[in-house]
Amino acid sequence: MKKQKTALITGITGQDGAYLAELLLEKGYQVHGIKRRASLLNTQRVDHLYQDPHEDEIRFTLHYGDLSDAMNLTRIIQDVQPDEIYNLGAMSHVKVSFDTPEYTANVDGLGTLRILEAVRLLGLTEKTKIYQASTSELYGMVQETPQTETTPFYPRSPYGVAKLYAYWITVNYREAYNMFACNGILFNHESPLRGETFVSRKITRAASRIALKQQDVLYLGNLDAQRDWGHAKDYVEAMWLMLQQEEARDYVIATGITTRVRDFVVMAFKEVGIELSFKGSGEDEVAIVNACNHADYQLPIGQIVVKIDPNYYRPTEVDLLVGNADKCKALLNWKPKYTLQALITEMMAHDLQSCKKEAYLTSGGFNNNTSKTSFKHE
Ligand code: NDP
Ligand code: GDR
Repeated sequence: MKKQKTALITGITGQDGAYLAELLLEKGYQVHGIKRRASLLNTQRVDHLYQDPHEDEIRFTLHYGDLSDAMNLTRIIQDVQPDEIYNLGAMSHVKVSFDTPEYTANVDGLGTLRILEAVRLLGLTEKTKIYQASTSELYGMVQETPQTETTPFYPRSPYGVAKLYAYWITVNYREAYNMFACNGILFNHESPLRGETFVSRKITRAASRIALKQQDVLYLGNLDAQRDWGHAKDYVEAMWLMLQQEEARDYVIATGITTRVRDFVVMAFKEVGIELSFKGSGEDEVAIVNACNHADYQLPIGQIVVKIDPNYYRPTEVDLLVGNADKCKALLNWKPKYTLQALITEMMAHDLQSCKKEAYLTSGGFNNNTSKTSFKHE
């Protein structure tokens, strides 16, 4: 009989952590995750996987911990003795990293070192394989397109710079100590579980709320940025595949197609039959309603539904990302199943449903949040 594998996931309460935990449980793994202590539980994305510790045959276990705490990480790794570690934990918001640069460096950069060093000090280098959540933000300033594993890095945010350290310390530990440690250089990937302040989810939530007349306007920053957007479900599969190989390597994971933020907006509103056109330029650009083709979602023609708020601009921006995942396709036999259209359809269906639930609660007098503006920090 095949031995059951044990995985440890940092960032298990995040988007990718939740999809990866689900995938590994399906594959028969024992799954351990590190969860930060917060004043609220914050386990919504994995609540459906949770098992009461008093049950028999527990396969899903959460441990309190933090990537800034080396002793805590070392103890958990010693207790769990993982076959595979997926280091997904991070302060993952590029714009917020300009507000919290030192914290981001500590968690996203040194946090990776703490994991690698714990595995080394505990004598687990031959047993434990490590996946490091690297990012297309490493490319930053455009040097060449599409970006591949050999494209030079030029990060453009404290987040990108912290992840650059994490990338290289992973390579260094692989070369210095012969550890099985891989970087997945993942391009943007989204889902209904995406955090609400990333642009994709901010747009699908706002398009749903605007169609249901729960919100009037969506405020955005740079509409010209181009991103290579995939689905998180496809991307966690690639993470797993990387650790099933004989040799540890670094791989780009991407769809190879890039889309402007502006076009993402158009596609999202189209899901509710609302056709938009953009007028003006720079900070004065707006999107107005041209036509409403769905009987349930009727807005006045000419209503402004998108405006620019320069507060969402970044001090330094990454203009264009588009990845070449040929290496991953050739060596891991991986390719994305979702198109951007299918991703947006799924996200819109999810957000419409949750907005309708919100409206139902409001009409029953059970909802205090009836604000018609977008949320404060989106
Ligand atoms: P999320 O922001 O959804 O999740 C991040 C996770 O990290 C959360 O579980 C969060 O916990 C946890 N975390 C944050 N700070 C700490 C800390 N100090 N100690 C321990 N855990 C912490 O990110 P994603 O799931 O989207 O991304 C997963 C990883 O992949 C991240 O490292 C991200 O930088 C990277 N990445 C993501 C891409 C994407 O497009 N999604 C693309 C390329 C790389 P809590 O829930 O408590 O906040
Ligand atoms: P990104 O994702 O910075 O690429 O990092 P995000 O969705 O935040 O931004 C994508 C692009 O949209 C532009 N934009 C806005 N972004 C946000 N968040 N809010 C806005 O209102 C807005 N308006 C325009 C941004 O300027 C940017 O160009 C994500 C994260 O998941 C990282 O952790 C990961 O490493 C990279 O993807 C790959």
